[in-house]
Amino acid sequence: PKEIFLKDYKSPAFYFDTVDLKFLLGEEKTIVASKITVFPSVEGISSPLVLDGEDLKLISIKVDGKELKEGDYHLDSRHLTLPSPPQGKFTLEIDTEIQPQKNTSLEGLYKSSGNFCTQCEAEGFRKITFYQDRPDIMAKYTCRIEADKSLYPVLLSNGNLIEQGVLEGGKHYAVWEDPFKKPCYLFALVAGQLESRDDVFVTRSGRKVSLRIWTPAQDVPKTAHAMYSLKAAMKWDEDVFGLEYDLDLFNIVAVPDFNMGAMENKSLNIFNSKLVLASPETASDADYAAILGVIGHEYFHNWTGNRVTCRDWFQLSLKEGLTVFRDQEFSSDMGSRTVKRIADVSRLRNYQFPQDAGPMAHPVRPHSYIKMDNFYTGKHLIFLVFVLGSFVFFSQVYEKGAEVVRMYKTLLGTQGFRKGMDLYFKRHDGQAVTCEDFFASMRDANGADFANFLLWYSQAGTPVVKVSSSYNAEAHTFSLKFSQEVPPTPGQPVKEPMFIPVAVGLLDSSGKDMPLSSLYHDGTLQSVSGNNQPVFDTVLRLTKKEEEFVFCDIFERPIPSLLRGYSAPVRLESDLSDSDLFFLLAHDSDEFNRWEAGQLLARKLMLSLVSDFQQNKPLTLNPKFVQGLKSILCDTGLDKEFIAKAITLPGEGEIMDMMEVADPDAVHTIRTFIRKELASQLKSELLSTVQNNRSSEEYTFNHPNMARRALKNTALAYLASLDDPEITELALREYNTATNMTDQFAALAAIAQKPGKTRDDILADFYSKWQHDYLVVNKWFALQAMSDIPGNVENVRNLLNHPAFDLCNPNKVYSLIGGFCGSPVNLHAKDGSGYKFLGEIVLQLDKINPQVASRMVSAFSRWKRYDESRQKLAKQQLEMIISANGLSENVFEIASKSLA
Ligand code: BAL
Ligand code: ZN
Repeated sequence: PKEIFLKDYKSPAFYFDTVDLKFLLGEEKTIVASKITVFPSVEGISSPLVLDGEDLKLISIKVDGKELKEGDYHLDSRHLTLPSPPQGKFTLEIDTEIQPQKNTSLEGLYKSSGNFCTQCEAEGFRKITFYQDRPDIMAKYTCRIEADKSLYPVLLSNGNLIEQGVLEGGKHYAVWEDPFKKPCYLFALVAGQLESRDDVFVTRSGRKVSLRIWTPAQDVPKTAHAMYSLKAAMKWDEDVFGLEYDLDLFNIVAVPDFNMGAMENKSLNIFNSKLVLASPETASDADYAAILGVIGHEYFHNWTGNRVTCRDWFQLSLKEGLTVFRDQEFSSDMGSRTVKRIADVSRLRNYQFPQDAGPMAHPVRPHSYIKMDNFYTGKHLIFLVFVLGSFVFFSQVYEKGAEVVRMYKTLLGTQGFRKGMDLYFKRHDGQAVTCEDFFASMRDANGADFANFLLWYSQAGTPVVKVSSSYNAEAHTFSLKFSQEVPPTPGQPVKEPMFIPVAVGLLDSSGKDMPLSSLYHDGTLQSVSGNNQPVFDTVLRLTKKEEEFVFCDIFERPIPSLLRGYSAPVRLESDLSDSDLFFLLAHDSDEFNRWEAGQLLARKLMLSLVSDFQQNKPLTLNPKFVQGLKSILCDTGLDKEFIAKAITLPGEGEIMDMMEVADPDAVHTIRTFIRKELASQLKSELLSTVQNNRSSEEYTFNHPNMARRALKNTALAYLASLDDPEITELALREYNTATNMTDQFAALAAIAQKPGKTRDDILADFYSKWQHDYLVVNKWFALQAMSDIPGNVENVRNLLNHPAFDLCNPNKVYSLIGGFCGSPVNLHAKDGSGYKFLGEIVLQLDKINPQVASRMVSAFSRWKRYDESRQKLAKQQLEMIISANGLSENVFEIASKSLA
């Protein structure tokens, strides 16, 4: 396999102006006819024209209407080359034959539940026709689709429908024209038996946009929330960024077989049906929130991704980091900002940090890749597993990229960031650009000094920032001394110091924020406020390996609240004592940092108990910790979802990530022990929490109701860790009386914690209730797959043979296999059974769908973090995988980098 390097980027010798496509969709074969106007980048250039193409049968090729003969071109399994094309503008016509019905990779044109659909990002268009399949080739497209009318009554592509009609032989056709130039990865086609929910959005300038969400007829009632989300997103982008939709039609199609979460094709977004379909009975609050976020995300791409796109795939974060940031902000504005931030940061810690410290670590803008698909992971995929997710879906490009964009905003403020965005669109609308172009827009619009900020794009690894504080009671100064280090990562042994914005506030002894007026830094006194008004927090700009900031006019020893709102994606190590942390947990005005203080305490506690466990010492729970959580649980002034998050312990992945040698059994034992202890000591408070937060009201998707359910169900999950028949009764009652999926599933999960007959019965009951709904059945698969009950690998193996399971459907694989990878005790079972199971599945999957297989194989990537015996077992599987015949590039890249 060939590695592709950013440094080798060359602008194309030829550009395309217009692309006219014609699809004759058939059951046995599909004919794709393309007519492209080609022009040289430089008049008179003499260079071969190399087109990408995979799994295509070439029928004919014409240049300026003249058919080429063999010898006039060169064809291999990946390229069609014209060695000496005309020197000026010319027309290229190519007819190819493809077989979408046999395409199980789900890239290019394929069939899902009998309907045709496409997925072209990153490099799927080359499976449709020969083309310069790279994002800096932007052209105007038309697309004519011909198909059987009864089998495929709906024919969709990008842009506007300009013509349609009936043909002989029971066929019909539609012609679509997209007035905007686009790269081929944004091309889309859908043909099938679909019906739509229709609505209208009037933009702020008065454009009336028809909105249509297409699904099979029986699912149309489940699209109301998706439509609500779309309209909310369209309004939000106008309000916050002044960005308006630019066509008269916006289509969304939901398909059950889809590798990703969704795809932002111009005006024809194609979605994994999990991220469109919802009803209170079948979808949980987490699903509703995911739909809101992902519908927003894909819609926001219309500007950040489509109108301004990436020059090459190394720049993926230019659109994905920015668009994830935009969807995070949208979800924050639609719900609770603090809770959203907590959710995003804990996912980052549990999944992205470990990846950033392992063999797959790569910068936000990678320097090289073998298969670009391996960089498409991220939270959209995590949503496909349900609430908890699994680390096999995380990515620096998406999640860390979003943190990088957030830092621009932290440094520039809301208005400054908006100015930067405005300039970015002014300069680059209609272009394919780079991360530097975004950086330059932010800098130039604000006249900002961003020092070495660009290192965030090129240096991999999570910076470790250490901070120590001291108070000088005589001088009334408070000093924060920082040092930073970026750990070595593959190919990058030595790193430069980064530009790290650290938002800081100082709490006085009553817990209030102190006014901040000035500070010394680099030998100069700086005003903190700018306009001589005191402020209550400030952003320190770290740029050196070591530096000190000294706050003036501080009249008592403060407790510092550091990295407020998680202002930079770093690991912060401070000298805060436990009592400082308890103080911050109780008082910090920055709610994120209140949560963070609780997490820091929990992390310390878990690590020390892990060490006790490893040394066979008796386990006891610090009463102050129990008291701290109790006071949060019983604080009626706090947001309920905040409470739910604050009483949730850090994940096992996060704790393992902090250990020299990851010990999944010890971490799991400890986490289970603490949960059970808390449940036992706070039983009456937890019971009241469940009782006080029940509601018989109709389901509504709004923050107060979701928060109430989150708190009730978190309390129930704690209680269910007890071996207590009273609690089993309670959970059964909750299950039987639930009026929505959130509550029903939470009760099911609570009961399923303990092996035994009740568990088996209720799992069977749930399946029989929901077997007709594949999305609910996927939850059922995931719940069992993620279970920590000992020896669960056998259950998961058996589920592979369940009639509802299908290795060809990515959602089912993500639920069952991805879910299993999210259970560290079973994946890393000492006897190697988890590894063996995964190894076998990866090879089976690779023959069907390499993208999905490579996501699964990445569960092995951190094998060196475990003890020697586990290392040996995991390595055996990786070696077995890599030596398999016909292995895909996708899996090869992950497996070989893991072994390196
Ligand atoms: N562009 C691939 C799917 C997404 O991130 O929106
Ligand atoms: Zn995206």
